[in-house]
Amino acid sequence: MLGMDVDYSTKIPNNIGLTEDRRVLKALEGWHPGYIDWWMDMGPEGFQESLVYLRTAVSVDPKGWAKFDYVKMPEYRWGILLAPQVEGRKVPFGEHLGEPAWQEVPGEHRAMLRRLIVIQGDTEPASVEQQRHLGATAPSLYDMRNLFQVNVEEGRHLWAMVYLLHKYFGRDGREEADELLRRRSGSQDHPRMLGAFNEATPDWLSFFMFTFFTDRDGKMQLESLAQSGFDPLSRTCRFMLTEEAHHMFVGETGVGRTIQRTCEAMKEAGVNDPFDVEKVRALGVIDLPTIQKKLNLHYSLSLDLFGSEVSTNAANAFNSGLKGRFQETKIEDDHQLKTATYPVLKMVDGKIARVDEPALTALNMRLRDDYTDDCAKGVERWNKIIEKTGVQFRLKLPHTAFHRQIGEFKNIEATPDGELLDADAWAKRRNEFIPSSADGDFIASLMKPVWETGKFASWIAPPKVGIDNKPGDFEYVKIAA
Ligand code: BYC
Ligand code: FE
Ligand code: FE
Repeated sequence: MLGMDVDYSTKIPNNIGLTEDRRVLKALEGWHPGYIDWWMDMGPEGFQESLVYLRTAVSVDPKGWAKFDYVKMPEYRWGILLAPQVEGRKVPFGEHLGEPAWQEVPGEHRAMLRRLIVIQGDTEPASVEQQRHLGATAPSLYDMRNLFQVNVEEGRHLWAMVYLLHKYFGRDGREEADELLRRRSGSQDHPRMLGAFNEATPDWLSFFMFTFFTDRDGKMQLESLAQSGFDPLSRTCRFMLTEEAHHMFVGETGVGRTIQRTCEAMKEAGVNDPFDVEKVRALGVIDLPTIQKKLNLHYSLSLDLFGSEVSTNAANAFNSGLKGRFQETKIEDDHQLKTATYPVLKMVDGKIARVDEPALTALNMRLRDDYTDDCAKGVERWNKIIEKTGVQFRLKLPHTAFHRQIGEFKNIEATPDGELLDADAWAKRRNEFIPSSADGDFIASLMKPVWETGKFASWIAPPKVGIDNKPGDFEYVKIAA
């Protein structure tokens, strides 16, 4: 089908006929050197010369789009890839419901659309910056390769948003595209836009939790933007989602393998009590209570990414046809939410209560609920791993009021079970709920690089299958001396 295959003859690979669009091609070629500078400064530290066994998209056809080969990351062919245009697509929700999907920016909604694209774009390089130190402590070449695959794809996601800014927004789009290369994760005076993207990713367990929980926010947001009446945004998000699936695979299996190794080591050593942290740690694995604390931290940081439960921004983005609900077209209702309500958790008279709000302003809450369901399924898969080993322990998602910086619960403190605490009690018990600096030090002590083919660090089990069906001893990264 037309537009399925990617043209690699151009400097910027694409499936959108960029060669015929001289203006945009020139604009992107102008942006390219700044991107490479950013990648060299802020991309994976110490491995830019190494050969990495990476997947590159050769077609946007879901069946045959991947090609694997050794690549130096700065030479990765980042490109502009859109899912094929759907003939006769209509705006699927909001005030413009049923109108033909827009191929150009609707003038009245321009500012809001630009804001959504910029926020989406900002998270992509932020995550690369957060993860740039991790190569040095990779638990195996397999994991190192997965990290770098995620990193180059997040780089491509930045390209995807920058393309939209250059093609559809003129001068202010170009300025925003430049700003995306200037902000820095964690910077005091020029931080990334959203909270979780300014946090550190200090170790590999955090990386796996991040790709499970935070990339999954990415999935939910991309799903909502894939519904957009602005067709180019919809198409680019649809392709990004196919890449996102791998990021969440890395997170889920990474945590799963960590759990597996912990439980196996406990069984081998005859340690039955998962709460006997000292004994478990002495085995060179991460105890399950600490894994639960990491989970608590990353889940709560990711919940903040959905914005306030009740939000006029969200209502406006929906009304204007720019950002829909998760699986909007599969929902059976008016797709305008004129009279519907939705239950929202709020603080009422000092207690947590469920209150019906207009569904239109509760869209962030709804998307967050869909996210929570998705997360809960993954946590159950982790619990199955624990169960199979016979260790008596269950992981669970903390209450949504726990450890929040955004929305209804930002001014209160609660335990992971949703029991309210005053500030003093929180300060005393905080280390029970999220990793303490001692927990961090312990995890850091395990983060010893393992770069021999087919070998894995003490704290993590090998994967069930290799990438691209490669054997266990495959050299996924040829590290340059
Ligand atoms: N941190 O009405 P409100 C991904 C601001 S992840 C800081 O509550 P709204 C990825 C907000 O900007 C997906 N500030 O929220 C994952 C607003 O400020 P202004 C990224 C925050 O707008 C891993 C004010 O608070 N994509 O792709 O309804 C690796 C009130 O806003 C935060 C998107 O997020 C926060 N957490 O919803 C790589 C999609 N939350 O404007 C990549 C686009 C809120 O009053 N973004 N604020 O100054 C959106 O749809 C919405 O902007 C949000 C916020 C869902 C983020
Ligand atoms: Fe991304
Ligand atoms: Fe991602």
